[in-house]
Amino acid sequence: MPSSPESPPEEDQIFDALASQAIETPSWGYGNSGTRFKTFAAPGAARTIWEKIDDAAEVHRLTGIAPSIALHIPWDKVSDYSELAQYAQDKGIELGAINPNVFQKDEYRLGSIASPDPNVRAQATDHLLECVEIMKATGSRDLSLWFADGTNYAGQDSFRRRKRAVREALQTVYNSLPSDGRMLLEYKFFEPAFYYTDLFDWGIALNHCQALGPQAEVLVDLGHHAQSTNIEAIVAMLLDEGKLGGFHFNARRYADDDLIVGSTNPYELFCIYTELVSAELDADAAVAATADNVAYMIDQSHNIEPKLEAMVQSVLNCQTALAKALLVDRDALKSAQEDGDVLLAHRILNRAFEADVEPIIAQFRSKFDLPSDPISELRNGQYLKDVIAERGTAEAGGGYPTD
Ligand code: PSV
Ligand code: MN
Repeated sequence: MPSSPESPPEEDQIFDALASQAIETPSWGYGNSGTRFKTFAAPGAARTIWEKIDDAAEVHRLTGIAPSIALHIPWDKVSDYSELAQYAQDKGIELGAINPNVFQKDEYRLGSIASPDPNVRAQATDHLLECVEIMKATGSRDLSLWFADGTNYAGQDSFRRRKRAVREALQTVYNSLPSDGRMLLEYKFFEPAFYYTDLFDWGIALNHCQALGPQAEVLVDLGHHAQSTNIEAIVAMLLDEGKLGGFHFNARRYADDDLIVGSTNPYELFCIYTELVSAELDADAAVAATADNVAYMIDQSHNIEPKLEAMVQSVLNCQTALAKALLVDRDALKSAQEDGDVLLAHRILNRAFEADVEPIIAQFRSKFDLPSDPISELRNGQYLKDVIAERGTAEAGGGYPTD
């Protein structure tokens, strides 16, 4: 990202910023997936974590900016994680965030780390600790936590007891993190619980992270907000508090729809990137460092669209949003803001959003020997033909995979 606060940035700064962008893709976006109504089998969809790594490597080959894959445990469980890490490395990518799963066992009916049953809480905590060990074996920096914990009815359980139970489990896991590891804490305002979720918004996530210590940071999943929530403002606040750890990118129409990031809401994505670029240029070194260390991850499972195309398109949409955010004339914007010139400030921002960044991105692709049109390269290339022939069409059941 740009290194000096001059604005607008020079072309080579834009190149550097585009080149240093890294978007992590999720293993669960490559296998068959669906809604609770139906999973449609996709020809060539990956069946194993090894095949998911192959697909993620192909997304990286096509875009140049997707160098890692997030794992979900136990969906991606293997007997030897060093071997898996080596396999990924041989394919040109790395293993990224480790995502534990404490939401698919019968025991978790009333919650995992917030369950009223101490044995269930211990079982969930043990799984999180197992995931810390996996992190160490894969060399992953981030343990990315999401909990389905919550309640469905008023009176069902005590909010404060559950909060304390969550804190206790998180503290145990935090204490076992490697010194350079991070805990990313994701919030979601509903689902699968509907009355209350234990980590319902960025406030409670921030509260836990501040209490835990510097290695705990908040993860913002774009789909986990109510209609019209100003997500870019949340991003700005978390950056300013030194507590924005990462993103799960996707787009929502109603709730956690997992649509292609930037498809329904390109302006929102641009505004989010604008906050990130602005924080990277902040004179306060702590804010700039926080922005520099943000993990950009996609959390999408594509149900009706071709999986690899959807993933490539998602990565490209992030690149477009960043390129536009880099074009904001920050000096002019600051003056307009200081002058209280409401519309001029808004127009300066929109000028960048409306700019045609395709020429800069085309130059970037040519400089780094990337395909000029990654989607048509994917459609017309050999990779898809080979995987469809090799993998066939795997049986698809319903909803998420289980272990
Ligand atoms: C939950 O909705 C979530 O956003 C969490 O990040 C999970 O790990 C992911 O989706 C996949 O279920
Ligand atoms: Mn998520």
